[in-house]
Amino acid sequence: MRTEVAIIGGGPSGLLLSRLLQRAGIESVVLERRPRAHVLSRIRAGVLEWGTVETLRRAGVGARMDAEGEVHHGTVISSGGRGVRIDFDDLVDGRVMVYGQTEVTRDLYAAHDAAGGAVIDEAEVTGAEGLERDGPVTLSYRRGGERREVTADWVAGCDGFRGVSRGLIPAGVLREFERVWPFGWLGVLTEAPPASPEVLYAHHERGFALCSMRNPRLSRYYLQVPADEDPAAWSAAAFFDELRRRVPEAVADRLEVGPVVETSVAPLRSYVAEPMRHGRLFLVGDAAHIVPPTGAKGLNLAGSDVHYLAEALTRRKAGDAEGVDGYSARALARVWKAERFSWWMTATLHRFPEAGPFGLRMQEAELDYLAASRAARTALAENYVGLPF
Ligand code: RFL
Ligand code: PHB
Repeated sequence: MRTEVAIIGGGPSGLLLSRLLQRAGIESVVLERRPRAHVLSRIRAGVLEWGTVETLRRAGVGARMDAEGEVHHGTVISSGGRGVRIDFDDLVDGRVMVYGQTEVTRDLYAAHDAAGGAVIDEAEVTGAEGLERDGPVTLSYRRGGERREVTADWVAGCDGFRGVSRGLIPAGVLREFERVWPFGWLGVLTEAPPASPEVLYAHHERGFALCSMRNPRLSRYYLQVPADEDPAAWSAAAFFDELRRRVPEAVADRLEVGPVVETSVAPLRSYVAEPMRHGRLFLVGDAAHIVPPTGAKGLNLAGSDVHYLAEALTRRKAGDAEGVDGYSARALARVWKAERFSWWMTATLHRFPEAGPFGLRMQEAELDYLAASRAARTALAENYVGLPF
């Protein structure tokens, strides 16, 4: 098989890239290791920056998001019993969209199918030939026990943190930067109205908690837990009892528990691989970088990488190589700022027992400053709604 761009991975990065390329008249093939049903059932991000919203609209997948998503004009940071509202409208004239990654992925697949886009399901890419040559690249993949090949001008590695593409870059070329955080998030999705009308980040001496939502009937909650925590060790009653202790009383009083749809533990990691391009291969989204979920940047960074890459490949097709050559530097400049913000949110809001009483007072002073200073709230709001592309 021959195509212009071979895309490894059919998650949000891969599918969105394929949609934008098609609109620019560039042909692509998506290779996805997992069955479609598995890809569509993963429950992950919930908050979209406005730049992501506009990119999805440009890709032709904005209709259901605009009809069913919820526009949020602020978020709340609480410490002990007190909440500080970060008013996006007033501070930065900004907003975000609450619309789940599960729904984004569904919309992308529906649009892809309707346009006759090519996805090869259950196709695991195993290697690449010719990444450093001027000519085409040959990717090998396994499907149904057979080894097959696809030849392309360019390869987009959209295969997530545990994918194959980052490993195709020689060790001496790639630089990796990493911080593994000493805790995880225990997440519960429950069929009940959200306790807080806006996403609420709670700092508490017992540990961090987050109240979020997917729609008026579906709530998403998280608790800071040890990184190796077994989700099976938590009954729904124990989870919600602990959540009530960590959030402001008024929110705890409104907390409704419905049927639990999903429970899982996610580890927290900060990670960046540089550069994001090697020869004919581009790294995109989680394949190149991971942020801890505090601040909701993971999916949004994937969206900005895709925006830069689609633009670069479109210019290249018109004979201008500058976009392709500049992709890594442009994407990384935005990635590092989101890494900084996610690191700051994580460090400020979680409990670090080893930091001792001094560490706790530092966090309290940080949160007091936020409550008292419009400048501090503005900095938070500017990053939360998303820095410009
Ligand atoms: P994905 O979604 O991991 O998709 C990669 C796809 O590549 C496939 N694949 C391969 N295909 C072919 N051949 C191979 N060799 C392959 N190896 C892998 C995989 O099967 C998969 O389908 O990466 P992508 O597209 O870059 O998207 C990134 C986002 O999914 C990710 O950044 C966010 O979900 C991160 N994240 C969150 N981000 C937010 O912005 N806000 C959040 O609230 C938020 N919560 C989360 C999250 C991630 C979580 N994880 C990873 C468990 C909560 C969780 C629990
Ligand atoms: C979510 O709704 O899953 C969510 C919201 C905000 C975050 C992380 C996760 O910062």
